Amino acid sequence: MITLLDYGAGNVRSVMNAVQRLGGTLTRVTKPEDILNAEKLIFPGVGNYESMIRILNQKKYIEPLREYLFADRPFFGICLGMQALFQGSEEDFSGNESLGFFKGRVARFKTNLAVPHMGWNGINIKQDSPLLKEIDPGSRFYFVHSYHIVPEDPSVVLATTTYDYEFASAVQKGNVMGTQFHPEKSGRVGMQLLKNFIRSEALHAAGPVEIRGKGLAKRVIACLDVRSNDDGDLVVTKGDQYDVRDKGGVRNLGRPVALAKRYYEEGADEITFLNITGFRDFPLKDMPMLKVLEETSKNVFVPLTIGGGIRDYTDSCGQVYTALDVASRYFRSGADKISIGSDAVEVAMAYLATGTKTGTSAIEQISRVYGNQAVVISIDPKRVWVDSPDSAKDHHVVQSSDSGPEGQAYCWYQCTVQGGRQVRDLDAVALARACESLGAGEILLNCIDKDGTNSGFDLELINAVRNAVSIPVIASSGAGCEAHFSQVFERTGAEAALAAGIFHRQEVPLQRVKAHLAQRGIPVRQE
Ligand code: 1PR
Repeated sequence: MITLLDYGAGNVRSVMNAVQRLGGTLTRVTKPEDILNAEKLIFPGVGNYESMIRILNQKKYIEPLREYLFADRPFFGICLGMQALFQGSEEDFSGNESLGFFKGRVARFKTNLAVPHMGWNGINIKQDSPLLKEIDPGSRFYFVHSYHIVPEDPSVVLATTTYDYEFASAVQKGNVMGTQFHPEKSGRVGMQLLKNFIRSEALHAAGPVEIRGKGLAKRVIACLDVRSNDDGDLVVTKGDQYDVRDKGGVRNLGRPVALAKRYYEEGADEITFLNITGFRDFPLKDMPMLKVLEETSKNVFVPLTIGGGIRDYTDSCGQVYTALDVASRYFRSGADKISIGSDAVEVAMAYLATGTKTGTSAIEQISRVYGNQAVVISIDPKRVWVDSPDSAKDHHVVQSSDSGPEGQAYCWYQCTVQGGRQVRDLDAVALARACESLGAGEILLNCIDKDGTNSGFDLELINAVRNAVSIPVIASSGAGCEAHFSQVFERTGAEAALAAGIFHRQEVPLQRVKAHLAQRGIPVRQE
């Protein structure tokens, strides 16, 4: 029997699904005594350290957890669940009491690389542990974090990972262990690791080893634009420059749950669902999207992002729902990240106009509770052609390799809301910067002019945004062949590339994209 310590934040459904898939039975901690009654305890944590420690204190879990840990009973902490084992974090200014099982603290990444460290990275193994049994040392695991542990005692380090510099990415002392990466989101290798924890009788490590692993991979993401068609069925659709209708009807390219499963099996590094008409309705009334996430997370063990309609909302009875309420429902249904489109534009404009962070915007609220890494900003820009940079002095103008309808060589990228239906006087670069400052952890950078054209990514746009922020950027819109993916990784700093149409229509399978990238020497995960 596995006991899950669920303190109320983040996506614990994936861990539950993974344990159940592995044949484990599961119970949850609902009161402090449940901790000491556990046979094996898993503590999955996502989000913000301060908020986690505060809740553990409020629920009176700290003392029983300490007793459990110091009695050397089987414990596996994931991400924040591992960080909680240390004496404190730079992310926590509250002075709340931490577990202090391991000596050392949690520090923010100090690097010029994008933070959060997000994606599939390798591990350098330092202990011969049953936890890593039957795992190919060249495997990569899914990481998503801005802070990492700094253990004082090197002998407790089970693995390290390199992101600019080497940091401890897994620890083990006796039966107490933890990983910074998410095994429940790391496909087959992650499932093997969880299986090792769940099934092994003896977990103690046999001694030190030194095995080097691989580095961070570029991510290839499959995106599913979802909406109801005219018969009311929820379908995956795909537009050309955001127009999803063919002869009047909404294009139907498949069922969301089945397609997501296919992409997982084909090796997608992440899957993104965009509820493209979410701006119209209140998303919590749109229960099918919650169901899609619940069903998908039973079979798909890579990160899931959901976007569409994430904003504050007052229903017809006057009941107020915050964007945080909406996001929480998505996280509990199996999402790892939420993506905000239209609302981010309005919030950023208000912030830029006043220079004041209200603390109440969707971006701020959600990142405070779930961490920056859980908040993606989906940008839907359109090109505005101009004759020279001086023609749009208030906007970030780029020189384009395309030319405008009247031969213009320059353009700026105007933000839109409601899936391109309305424009705002804000450019994509300013939006990305403002959202980063408000607490966003990643940018999903679409381009309406390129969407569905198969003509390649907009490299100028991607470079402009990538150079303006220090959070990861997902290049999106326009992929038509394998070479477009190598182009985007060789000619921009994008951390990930996303495509929809070519995958849905099976024109270019995911494996072919990965094989092409590997052949060009671009690091990719190939399981
Ligand atoms: O504004 O917070 O409610 O979120 C709505 C979300 O829905 C936004 O993320 C927005 O990008 C998305 N969206 C709205 N309308 C459309 C549409 O297509 N009519 N889809 C839409 C956006 C763009 C990409 C697409 C890539 C790759 N889709 O996600 O998948 O362009 O396509 P390709 O590889 O085929 O070129 P809110």
